[in-house]
Amino acid sequence: MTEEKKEAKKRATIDPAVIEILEKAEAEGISTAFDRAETTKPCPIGHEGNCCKICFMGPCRLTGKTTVGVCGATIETVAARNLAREIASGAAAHSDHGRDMAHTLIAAAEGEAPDYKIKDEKKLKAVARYLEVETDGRSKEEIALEVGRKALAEFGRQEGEILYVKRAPQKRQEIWKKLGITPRGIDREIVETLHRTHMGNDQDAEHILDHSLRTCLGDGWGGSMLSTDISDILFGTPGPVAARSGFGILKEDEVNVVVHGHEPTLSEMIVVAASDPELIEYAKSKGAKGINLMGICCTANEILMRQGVPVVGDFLSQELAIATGAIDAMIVDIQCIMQGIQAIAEKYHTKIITTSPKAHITGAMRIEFDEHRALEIAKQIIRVGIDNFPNRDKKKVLIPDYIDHLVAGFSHEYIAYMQGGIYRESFRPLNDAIMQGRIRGAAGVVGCNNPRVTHTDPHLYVVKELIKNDVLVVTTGCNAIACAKQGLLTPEVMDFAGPGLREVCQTIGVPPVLHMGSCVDNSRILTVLAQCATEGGLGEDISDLPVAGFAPEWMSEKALSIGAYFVASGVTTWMGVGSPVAGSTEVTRIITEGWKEKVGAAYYFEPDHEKAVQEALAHIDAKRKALKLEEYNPTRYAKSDTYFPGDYASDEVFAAGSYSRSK
Ligand code: MSK
Repeated sequence: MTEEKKEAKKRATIDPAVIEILEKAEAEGISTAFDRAETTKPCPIGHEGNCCKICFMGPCRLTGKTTVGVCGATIETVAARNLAREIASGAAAHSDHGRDMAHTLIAAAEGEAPDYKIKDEKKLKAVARYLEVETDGRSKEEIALEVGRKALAEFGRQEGEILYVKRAPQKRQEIWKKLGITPRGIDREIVETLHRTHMGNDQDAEHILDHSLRTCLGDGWGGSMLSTDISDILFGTPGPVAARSGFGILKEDEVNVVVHGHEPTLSEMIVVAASDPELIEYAKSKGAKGINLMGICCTANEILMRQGVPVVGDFLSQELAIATGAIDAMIVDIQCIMQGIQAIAEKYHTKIITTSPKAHITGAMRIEFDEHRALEIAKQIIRVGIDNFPNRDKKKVLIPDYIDHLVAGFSHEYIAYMQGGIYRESFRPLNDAIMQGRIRGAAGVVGCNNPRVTHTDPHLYVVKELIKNDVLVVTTGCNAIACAKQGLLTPEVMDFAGPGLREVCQTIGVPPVLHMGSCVDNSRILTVLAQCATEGGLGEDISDLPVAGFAPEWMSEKALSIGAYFVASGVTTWMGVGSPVAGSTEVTRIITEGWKEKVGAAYYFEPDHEKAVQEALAHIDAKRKALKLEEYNPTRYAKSDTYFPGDYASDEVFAAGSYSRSK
């Protein structure tokens, strides 16, 4: 590889393991998303939201002298419709995931899915209360059955309000009611977005986007929240687990099986199957020393949070994992699965196995998942991986030797528990620390990777800057994986947090970056925010809190829905990469100033992540001021030379991101 190409690879990512695989892929003539992002430039018109293709008089590209489409639609209408549809698609994806969880709960309660049990009865009863299900004198199966049915009814509800909106602070509920954006039913709002944005319907940009607020709230406080809750009921509410991440967890002498996608139903069974003694013996009969299970994307986050299963990588690592030549089977379910994995798998021996009736990939093996025979199917899938192990070509294998350690598993239940124990759990200590200025504020940093920016760089920059400035970070999705792979989910990183944040985290015994789960688990962040707002001392509503949202490397429509429901819930949010509505100054105004007036928070798209952090810190300080809290003073709790017990790592090590790495 030429020096120029090597430099280009270095610009593509800051992850040294990813650079190694990109160089290997290049040498073997394999194209990845990183390469395709170079050769396939984004359409400049669609990129900014100015291309309308909702009818066949077009597509109308509103550029240059063309300012209206054939039907007369303006740039504002077109950009608003495009964004509304993207948000609705993201909301649909999360919510359909939630619907499937409800089906599994019902099947488990009826005894038709014998491999699933009600693992967390306490959570079941908590959810039952929200869904107005009677619990006294009933078996857990009876409660679960009604909870499952009530949850399903929330998707198809036509009138009134979804039941979970009452989990939001009273003031927030009133804002939604006044604006007429309280979701009536999860599916209903998504369908109405599609109807409103069909040719010839809603043509007022602001009115279209008002409905987007309603639609995304049905995701955050509906489909996603139900998904998280039901997963906890079936598989257990997470608590801290130690685990590992990075390509180095692949093993040369074991059957390497990767789960990828989003749903925990199958992957939880794969975890059981991978430790089945009979299958381990079978693997040995094929010359392997064992079965090595790991994950990618949010399926990884699901089984990491509950089982401590290691993570190979994030969204942009899916093709690269196959290019190591060491993956015997990659099992995929739904969402964020690149079609490109099949083409790369064909260059090696890897079997791609699709399992969802909703997501086929041409050329891939299909083993359809059926929750009624879950473990049997999981074992069948593991057997495919084992049978494929002898086909691995050792000459083609390269496993970058990077492993990072991490702690994950911070459900909102655990965060409340860690601040007071079983009898005194609350958010009081966190609120007090914010009020005193020990903690300046908090931020949710979430979302995907996008090869249009240097992989992992914006994620890490944002998280590191925030904790350095005494802002507590909660993370989910691929940001959490980026943090994991760079050691930001370890207690050691405390050495680099601002002094006030550091002291609070050291006293409680948690890292300053808390991994809260998968994409649907952003709903856990909403619950934390609601609890902080109702705890007292920080106003009465989420929009009063000194908090911010970030998705520094977003790419999916789901991320747009998440960002929008953060905003609709009162959290000003900065999305990185670029704006999908950059072509319309009016739509940009509506979602920033306009939404700030309506829901108390703005939706910013800011590709400059350094600027975004500065803006967010100023925003946090402004919120502190509005609450009449003491001005944040970075030296109040420690000077730069203050000795903290256990302080041993250097700033260079922090910058290199290598404090938890074994190589
Ligand atoms: S997996 S939606 S790339 S976070 Fe949830 Fe990662 Fe974004 Fe998919």
